[in-house]
Amino acid sequence: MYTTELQKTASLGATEDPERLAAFEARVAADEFIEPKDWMPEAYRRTLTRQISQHAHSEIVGMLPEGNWIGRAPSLRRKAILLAKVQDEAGHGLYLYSAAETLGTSREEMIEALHSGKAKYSTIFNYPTLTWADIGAIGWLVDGAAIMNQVPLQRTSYGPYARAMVRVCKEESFHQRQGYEIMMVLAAGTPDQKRMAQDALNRWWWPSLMMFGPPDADSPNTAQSMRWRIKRETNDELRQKFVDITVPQADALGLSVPDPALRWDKARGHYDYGEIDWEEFYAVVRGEGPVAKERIAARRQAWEDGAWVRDAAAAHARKHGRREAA
Ligand code: BYC
Repeated sequence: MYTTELQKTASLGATEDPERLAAFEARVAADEFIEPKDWMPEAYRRTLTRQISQHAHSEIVGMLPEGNWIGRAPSLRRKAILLAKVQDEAGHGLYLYSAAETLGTSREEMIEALHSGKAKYSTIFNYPTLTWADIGAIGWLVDGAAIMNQVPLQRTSYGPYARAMVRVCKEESFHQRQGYEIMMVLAAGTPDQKRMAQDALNRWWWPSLMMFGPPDADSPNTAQSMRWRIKRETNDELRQKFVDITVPQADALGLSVPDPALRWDKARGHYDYGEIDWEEFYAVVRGEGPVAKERIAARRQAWEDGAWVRDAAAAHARKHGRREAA
């Protein structure tokens, strides 16, 4: 279905020096961090650049659906919390772009790939935020799924990515709690508020499960990324963990998960859940999500609007450099 970075570089694998490759793989197997100046196979560099830059893009595009509600937050307290959260996401994007840059791709190249549609970002941010309850659902479910995926990435084999994840995870757990607290208030509120909370859960549940990526059997990158310890758990393992943790949270809210096939499987010790609509997932990945065009247009506009800031920073750096030289 995809020509992955890995497939593109498969031929390069054959040309890597076998001794260096063996030494690299031994270091990974011993759980040593690989650092920017260390030798690494080209396919490792490319798959990491792909994953980290896509992760960075997700953080930055992820500011848009929530940013949409800053001006309409229902109280000053909610507005202050949401502002802080959206700013945190910008910070996550910056740590991640910096981590990706250590692999040799410039930030301009990465941003250009986002704007041209060449680079992906998480499917989840191609859905609209229609009501205030969506802000609760995003914090609870989207940040909840993000934490599930990112906690193991604190032990990813590439040092700069692992270190960025430590701070990101601390902030994400605050984000998840603020979302859950919004849902608690709405679910215990008026009948209309509870309906709004249920409607948000109905719309965000399945897209949240899609965040973990295709099933392992259809995931072209998982096997190699697990071997190189870029990924520490597979897409399906993480998705299952997320379902197992989140369903009791929905029960505690008095809300129902929109999946008639959902049931506790005593023998497995896990929830069974219904079939995910993978056609919808692949359509959104292809850029056909409900608000995909608006998202990229907003990012392009922000990039253009910020040109003067980049020019001013570059002019300041030149002036500073001249002074130092003098
Ligand atoms: N959306 O072989 P697979 C956040 C692509 S943001 C779009 O399994 P991999 C937050 C995948 O890229 C959270 N594309 O790939 C921010 C691949 O295509 P390419 C973002 C997806 O990389 C603001 C193809 O499908 N988190 O926290 O082994 C507010 C085949 O997939 C998606 C991260 O980015 C998707 N959902 O595994 C609130 C975490 N899924 O590139 C919250 C870091 C798959 O080969 N990333 N694709 O052409 C990862 O852990 C992994 O990259 C994934 C996919 C698990 C997402």
